[in-house]
Amino acid sequence: MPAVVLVGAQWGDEGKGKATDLLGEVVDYVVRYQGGNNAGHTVVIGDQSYALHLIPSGVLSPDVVPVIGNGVVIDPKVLLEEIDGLEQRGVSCERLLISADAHLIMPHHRALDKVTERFLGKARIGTTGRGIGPTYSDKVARLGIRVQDLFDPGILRQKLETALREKNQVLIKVYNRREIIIDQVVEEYLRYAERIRPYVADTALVLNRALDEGKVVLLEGSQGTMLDVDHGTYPFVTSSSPTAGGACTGSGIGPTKITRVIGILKAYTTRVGSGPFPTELFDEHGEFLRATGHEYGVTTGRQRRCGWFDAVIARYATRVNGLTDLFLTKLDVLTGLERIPVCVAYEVEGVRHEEMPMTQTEFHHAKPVYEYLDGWSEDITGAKSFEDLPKNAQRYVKALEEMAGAPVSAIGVGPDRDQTIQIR
Ligand code: 2SA
Ligand code: GDP
Ligand code: MG
Repeated sequence: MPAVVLVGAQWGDEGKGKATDLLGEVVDYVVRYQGGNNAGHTVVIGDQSYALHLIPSGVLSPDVVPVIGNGVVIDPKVLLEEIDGLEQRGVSCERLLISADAHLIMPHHRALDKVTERFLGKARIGTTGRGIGPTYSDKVARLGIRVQDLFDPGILRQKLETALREKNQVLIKVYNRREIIIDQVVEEYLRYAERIRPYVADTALVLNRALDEGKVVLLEGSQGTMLDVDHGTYPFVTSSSPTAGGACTGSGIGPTKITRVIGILKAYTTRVGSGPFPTELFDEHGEFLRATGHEYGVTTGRQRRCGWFDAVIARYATRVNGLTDLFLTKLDVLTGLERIPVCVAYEVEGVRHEEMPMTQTEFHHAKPVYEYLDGWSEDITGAKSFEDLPKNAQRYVKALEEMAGAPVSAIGVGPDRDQTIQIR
């Protein structure tokens, strides 16, 4: 089992943190390959709950090396706070490795994320406001500042001057904001440099050597397939590639090393931020899912939008990620429903679509076509095997597996590490 990718199959928050943590027992490295501190990954171990934003969920397994790959964008202040917070709770971050090529979130990125959202008005994306989009924009525009630049003060200042020459004009003249002072930023970031230095490594080299030695590397995606800048509901997406392909570019591991791609799939659907969502519920069922599933953003605290399971999305995720198997999470949340609607296709202006429509305009107008599966009322939070589940819960899992087009290898029946049924 050399390199394994773990991706969100919907709009994020499927329970990737818990899945990564579980695999921590059998892997040697856990790598974040995209996103930044927009992510919120929750891991529950007994009476302790950890909300991770930037540090890979593998940090909670003492034998795992957590790695922040080159594809991640890092806000150094947030990173150091997260390290301190974990250390205070007795979680050692000593093993953490950070790519020298990862890009840094700078004060102007955070400022621009906030003002551009306001400027967009009704068309706003509903970003987390952490500066993610502007940092990736600068990376692609070749105006970015990387972790390695922290160790060359002359270069750091030079790159900042180049970036701020334009950004300050935009902030002041277009958005009526205060100028960002270069000296202050350089001073602040050089302070971070000292603390970050011990963690910085050529992570692509480290990971490839580890694979050559037969070690197991888990590549942990953040957000989800439908938030991918290429394959998601553009422009209502994040600015990176959570899909499996992003795992290669964001870590420096070649595709031939990847043998398994696990899709984390929630038994219903949620989304945070704006954008189309065909099965979204605005009634008491939506409230039920939100309350029972505790569907609130781990980073921003925002209410998550909730809806029924969407098989068109699940099939799409299987296809664009090349999923080998599925971890079906939060099945317990559906307990108590008499009948559970599942979206099997869309209707767009009178035409039935079994697969994701080609254009966003069609997706915006997609009406879900539902089939109804019988529910169960028995408490399943203590189930240890597939056979422990009520017959209707077993049928629900089997139906989703069939529709998604990939086998279910594990089922989540509660937030705790132990509340998982392993199937194969
Ligand atoms: P951004 O900030 O530029 O990445 O926002 C762009 C879109 O991506 C969505 N997004 C997310 N969706 C689900 N979960 C995320 N992480 C947090 C969580 C979210 C939170 O785990 O709960 O706390 O609000 C996440 N991060 C980004 C975002 O909502 C925009 O739609
Ligand atoms: P991630 O971003 O994909 O890591 O997911 P989040 O941590 O943002 O959201 C998933 C939430 O569901 C967290 O609060 C988890 O503790 C919780 N969770 C994960 N798996 C299960 C499960 O099987 N059942 C229940 N009830 N909660 C779960
Ligand atoms: Mg999350």
